Amino acid sequence: MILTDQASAVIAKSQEIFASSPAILESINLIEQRLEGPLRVAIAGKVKAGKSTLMNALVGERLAATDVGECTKVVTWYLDGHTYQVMLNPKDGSAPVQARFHRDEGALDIDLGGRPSTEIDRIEVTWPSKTLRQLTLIDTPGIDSLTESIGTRAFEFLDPEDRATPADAVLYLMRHIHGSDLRLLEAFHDDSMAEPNPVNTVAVLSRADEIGAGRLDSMASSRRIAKRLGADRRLKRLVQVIVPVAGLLAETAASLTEWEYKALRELASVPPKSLEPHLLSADRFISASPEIPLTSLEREELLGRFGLFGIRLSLAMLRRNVVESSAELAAELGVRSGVSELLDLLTTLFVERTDVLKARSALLAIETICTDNSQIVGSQDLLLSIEETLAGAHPFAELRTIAELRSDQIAGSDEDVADLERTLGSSGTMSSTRLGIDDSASASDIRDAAITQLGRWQRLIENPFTSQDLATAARVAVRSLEGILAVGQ
Ligand SMILES: Nc1nc2c(ncn2[C@@H]2O[C@H](COP(=O)(O)OP(=O)(O)OP(=O)(O)O)[C@@H](O)[C@H]2O)c(=O)[nH]1
Ligand SMILES: [Mg+2]
Repeated sequence: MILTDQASAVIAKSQEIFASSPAILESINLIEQRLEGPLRVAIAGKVKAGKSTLMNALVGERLAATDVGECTKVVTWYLDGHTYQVMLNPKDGSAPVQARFHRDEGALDIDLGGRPSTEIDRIEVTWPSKTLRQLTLIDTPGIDSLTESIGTRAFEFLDPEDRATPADAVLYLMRHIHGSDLRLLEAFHDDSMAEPNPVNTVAVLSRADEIGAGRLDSMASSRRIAKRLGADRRLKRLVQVIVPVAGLLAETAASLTEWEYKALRELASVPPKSLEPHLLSADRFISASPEIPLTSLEREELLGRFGLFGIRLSLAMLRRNVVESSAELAAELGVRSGVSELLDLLTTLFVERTDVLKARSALLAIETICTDNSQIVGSQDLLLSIEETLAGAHPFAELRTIAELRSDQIAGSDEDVADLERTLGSSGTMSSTRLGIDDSASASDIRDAAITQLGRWQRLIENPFTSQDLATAARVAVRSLEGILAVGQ
């Protein structure tokens, strides 16, 4: 039986068991609906890490308010839908109310109707969007410290004490590696499968353009830093991968205006030598300088939209005629922001695994309900069968084994560990990706590679010097390879 069917069967059974408790049934129905909908990805990180900007970049529209405003303090869900709508879900459990909104330079200005943000559990924005069709994005308030109240709200959302987390996967933004980031990430984990494990957590080295002080090689430097961070043992146990992204560039690229393009062209017409001193810092760029085009205010506006790096990069491309229209400039900035790579990664790691991640969340949510209501007849039996499914289903075994391999719990050569992780689907679940061969490989190439690799792991399992743990991990990989061969038949 495939995993989603198993999860549906568990849900159906729980509906029977809790038939006489309307409140519990309501929670179960929500879990059931969730199994149908897109994967839910929470965007988390410390205050001003660039979460809302990246959310906008992913959606391709400037929706979330950045910087200021009451709304940045509330968990906000962005869902696909036919109409544009904003709903407020009050904390006291009363019915959601529709909110009025208007767009201020694109960003949604939501009228909370005089309600303090502390009384709102979450805002739900429905917006027709291609990205949102595949992923529901959840923008969370910045986490400043574990005790700070707004941060605590984000934290409660990701690590609620009384229920399974509403997110299936987490995108964690960090500007530098920080002890407090590691503590926060660790707090999302515990020994159960309930918390994000490396497989459903991707880290983003955010505001990557600022890393090299806005120099033209900033993105290259941040790529090197991300690579180094990715090898950090502490981080490796917590996240799948870390990628650098300049969310601001991507957000601007998605909403570039003709005025912005013209303004940059004007600046590009100034000889580089005269302009260079003004590009050394934000202050210098916006200070009154009659010798360069545009007013201070206009330059300030450009700076807020592009950042120093974005301005330097755009000017360099305009001067060399790499781009000759606003559309071309937007496309180049989008590519260089790293956001398209992030989207690809989200597809490989999350979207391709949607069913497994959603089934996992659903089973864990029902598990919580059964544990909390263990006095109800039948709940204990259901708990057992959930445990069996979590322990027995192969996709879950893959997730667990990847997590163990990444947390160095399994002793093995670097090569064996890396190849096992890949075979288990850590870089994507396509057969060619698992086998580490070209995407265009033919069915018979795939078959040959699978047979060869199957032999390699079987020999490893049979070798008396192989540790128990490594042999167990290799057995899971053997099953994954057998799965590839079975599909190919
Ligand atoms: N240079 C640069 N600035 C960025 C980037 N992303 C965000 N910013 C700026 O950083 C500030 C904070 O960005 P937000 O997207 O509001 O950050 P946030 O994490 O949502 O902030 P809170 O919700 O308040 O915690 C804004 O001024 C953004 O313009 C980026 O990639 N590069
Ligand atoms: Mg925000």
